[in-house]
Amino acid sequence: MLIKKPSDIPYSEVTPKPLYMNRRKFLAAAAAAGVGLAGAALWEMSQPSTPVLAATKYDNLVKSPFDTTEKITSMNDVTHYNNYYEFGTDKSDPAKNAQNFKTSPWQVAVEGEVKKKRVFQLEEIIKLAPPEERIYRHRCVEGWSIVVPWIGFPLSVLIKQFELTPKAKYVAFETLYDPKQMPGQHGSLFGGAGLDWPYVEGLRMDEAMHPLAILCFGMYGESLPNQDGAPIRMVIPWKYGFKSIKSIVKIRFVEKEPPTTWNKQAPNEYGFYSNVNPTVDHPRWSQATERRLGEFFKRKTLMFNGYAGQVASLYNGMDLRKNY
Ligand SMILES: Nc1nc2c(c(=O)[nH]1)N[C@H]1C(S)=C(S)[C@@H](COP(=O)(O)O)O[C@H]1N2
Ligand SMILES: [Mo]
Repeated sequence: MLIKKPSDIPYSEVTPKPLYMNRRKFLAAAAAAGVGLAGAALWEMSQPSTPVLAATKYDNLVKSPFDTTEKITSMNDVTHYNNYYEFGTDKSDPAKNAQNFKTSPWQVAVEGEVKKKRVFQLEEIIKLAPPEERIYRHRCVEGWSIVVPWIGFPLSVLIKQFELTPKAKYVAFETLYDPKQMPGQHGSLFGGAGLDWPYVEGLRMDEAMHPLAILCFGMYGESLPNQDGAPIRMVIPWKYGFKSIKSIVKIRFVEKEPPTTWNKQAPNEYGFYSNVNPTVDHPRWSQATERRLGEFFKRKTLMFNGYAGQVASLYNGMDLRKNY
């Protein structure tokens, strides 16, 4: 009997439809299981034709001096309890509805008050600096919190690539607008939030340059899952979660305070600054305590989410009741 090793078989002989990922491994497994090549071909045909992109692993991550030593929240909780209204308003929606979101190729346009605008491919941004691991607390305005080992580097690394004009006082961010892929962007009819799309956010220039504010493209040692904002998002740990805009396609330097999605939606509830502040309540609920996902007892919320030592000076002389 003639036994062909999988590697000797021409691709065309057994591939009615190309299988994009892990073909070798699959053939080896089929051979080991004694399925035979006809069976193997049938099995291949029965597989979904959409190639699922495997997560990129990151190792040799640079350690950061900003890490919290608090217990890291399980990746399962962080990837199944999300706010990402483009993919639905239930916390469980993004994990289901963002599965086939296409994050490659991906471009980020940097424009506005700069001498020279530029469009980056995602890969060009990631190569600007060695990736760091940043274990941060994250506090959602709704009262839950998580501790996540994010991967990224300071937003300042990107900003420093540009020669800004003297009018560059704020940075405005924009999420992808693509209702075909993001069902929540159809408006309130189909269970969407009825927000004004695309999702937009902003920072004052000194906030944007602060070393705690990162451009993030991974978590838990790998590239970002879609529901957490793949392929690139902001993480701003001293502000409520909604400032940390996901799936960014545009970064614009501007002169005036830019509009932000939740401020437009409910200006008396969500201000531009949105610094975590246990002493200033949301009009409809207290902000004094939070519940860490995976824990039973509530804990006290800390001023600036525990990052006061690093960021309080940014707001010297400002009335934080007015500038909420
Ligand atoms: N584009 C976009 N970005 C977004 C949101 C959103 O709905 N759309 N939700 C925000 C809110 S309210 C929070 S708490 C965080 C949640 O991030 P996580 O799902 O990775 O925990 O994303 C923020 N970024
Ligand atoms: Mo949030």
